[in-house]
Amino acid sequence: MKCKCAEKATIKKSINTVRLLSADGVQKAKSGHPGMPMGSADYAFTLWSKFLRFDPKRPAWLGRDRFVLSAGHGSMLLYSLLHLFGYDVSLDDLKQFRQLGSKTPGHPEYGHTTGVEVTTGPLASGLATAVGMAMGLKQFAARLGAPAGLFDQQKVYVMSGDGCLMEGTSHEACSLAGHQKLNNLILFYDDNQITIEGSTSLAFTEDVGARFAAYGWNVLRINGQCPKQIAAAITLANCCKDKPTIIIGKTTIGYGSPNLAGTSKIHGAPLGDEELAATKAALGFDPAQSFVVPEDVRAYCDGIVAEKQAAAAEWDAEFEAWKAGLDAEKAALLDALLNRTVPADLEAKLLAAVPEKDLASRASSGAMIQEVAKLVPSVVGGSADLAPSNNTYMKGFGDFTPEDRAGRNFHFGVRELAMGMMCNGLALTGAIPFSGTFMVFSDYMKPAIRLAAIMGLHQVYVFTHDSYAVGEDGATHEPIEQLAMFRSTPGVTVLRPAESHEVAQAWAYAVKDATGPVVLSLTRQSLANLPAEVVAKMDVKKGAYVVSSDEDFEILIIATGSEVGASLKAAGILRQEGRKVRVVSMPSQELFEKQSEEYKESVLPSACKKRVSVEAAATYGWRKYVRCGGLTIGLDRFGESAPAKVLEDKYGFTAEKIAEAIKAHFC
Ligand SMILES: Cc1ncc(C[n+]2csc(CCOP(=O)(O)OP(=O)(O)O)c2C)c(N)n1
Ligand SMILES: [Mg+2]
Repeated sequence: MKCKCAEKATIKKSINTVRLLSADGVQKAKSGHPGMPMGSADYAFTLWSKFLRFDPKRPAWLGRDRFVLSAGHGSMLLYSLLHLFGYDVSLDDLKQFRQLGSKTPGHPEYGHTTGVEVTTGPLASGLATAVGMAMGLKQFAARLGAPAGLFDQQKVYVMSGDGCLMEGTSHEACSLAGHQKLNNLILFYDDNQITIEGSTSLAFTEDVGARFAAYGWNVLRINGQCPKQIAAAITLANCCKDKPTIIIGKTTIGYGSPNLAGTSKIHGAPLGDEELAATKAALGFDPAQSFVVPEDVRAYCDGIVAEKQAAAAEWDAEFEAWKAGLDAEKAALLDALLNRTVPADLEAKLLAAVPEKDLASRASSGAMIQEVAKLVPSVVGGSADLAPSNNTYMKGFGDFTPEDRAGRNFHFGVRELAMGMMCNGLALTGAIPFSGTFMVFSDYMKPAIRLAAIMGLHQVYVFTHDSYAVGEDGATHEPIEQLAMFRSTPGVTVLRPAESHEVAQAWAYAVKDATGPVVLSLTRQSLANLPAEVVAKMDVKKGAYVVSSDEDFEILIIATGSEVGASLKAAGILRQEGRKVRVVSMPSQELFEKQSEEYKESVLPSACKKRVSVEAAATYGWRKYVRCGGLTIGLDRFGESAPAKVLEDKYGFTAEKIAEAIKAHFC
């Protein structure tokens, strides 16, 4: 047993090891951010060594806490900790910081480096995602009726800097976290008063503590460079029963560097050989050596890891005992939640539940959500205050509130970006989330959707009111370029179904087959159902299929969503005039691109040169299907305020206008 003084000295040395591993990594890479890791090493090491529950050999251990480095530029801090605490990150990996294919990329990447719980880099995204994680962990435990002592000790620890707290999404997400009384969320604010351009006095002088107190948070203020105060604050935060906690730690950026500490110069540039050597000397390390982990530090950290693993094994035993006593229903729920189980016949079940009448696709989507909620326990979700319009409310499944954590409906409030980030957090803690808003306001969610795509998070976006046909609300509410934006985002699958059966198949794909984010583009206005013979051969999963075709057709119309019905009617007009036409419904370009060349050719034969695309949105991207000389019917302008029928005629989306445009172009 070490005496307290000796342990204190080892802790100090360990913290300095984190500082110097981080500074060495940046120095060797000749790029990166040493200041934040050096300044916040005291907090991070104290948290990891004394509080964070994890098992480095089982990074996905169910009972673990979550650590989120929202200030993702400080990635060397996380990599240094992962190394010291036994994760699969070696000293050599630290030496490969920011190099091609290394385990230590510039910013932490989920799914790439073991122990990284979420991809961060865009400031505050981690913080907002962590709010979703905190909700997800609470919901999981409550739905299973887990006893006290099992999941309720699980925490989400976040580290944010000035930048994170300036960003809008931190306001949205932390406001909701306070409202939701998420006491399992503990945020450390690395209050070093420095950002890239210099002092925060340039642009950030609000009272952060007062702000968080107003959100309903527990606010603690400490010297962020003092391990004793840090440990006391985390202990207090852990005791808080009904509030998230922010620990505001005054720190010095680049702590330990004799000449650069406290300046913006150390935020995002290597210290340089001379200053790094001076820093090592000042911290009691050999200036001539790099990437050093002193033996006593190594032994100290190994000892901590052994204790953590023993604690994890104890938790496992409790978990297994609880699991063994579960009734059949709860046991099945646990299994379904852990495996995100989806019934193999989901599509058939959804098709059987399609309402037998013409509906707006947002309405048929709403009907599908009711079925999906019953059939897929992992599905949870909500809207940014538009549930009655988006039809996203799961009836009979309760609301997630401080009083009822088992509710599956979330009220995200009018906070689109935080909703997107929080859904990433829900996905990262095991759910298949969906989130709804008007298609045009998906713009507010784009950064979250991009991160979902980068991380490959399986979730569904329910974007309704998907064209000018919103009508009276005018240009600000009529999406134009959003479909092209999502189609151009790698990893996102867009589905724009034409009617209720396509909606059923789209939902089935989105929940059962998709592995990443899926955008559903749905109408406000009613759409006619396709005839039974078309429904019988419908295949949304293939991305496109033939709806109607004459033998030896000369004109090929490719339409999506609400424009499929009008295109079919336009084909009727052309046929009356003796033209031979094929109409293809293409709910998803991405899924179509995944098909074999034979299938693609069978739907869109290259011999046909008179090709038309019809979609009430920007025509950007359609040229690849209609090719040179083809016709793109779309909307390359912003809309305006008028009844939808007036706009339909003005913008040329009636059957007559589509037929006219085709004749004018080709005949
Ligand atoms: C959304 C977003 N905007 C801008 C950046 C670029 N950026 C990286 S770090 C930083 C300053 C952050 O300041 P702070 O959080 O105080 O970090 P510190 O300088 O204390 O390390 C900026 C603007 C970013 N990563 N994300
Ligand atoms: Mg700062």
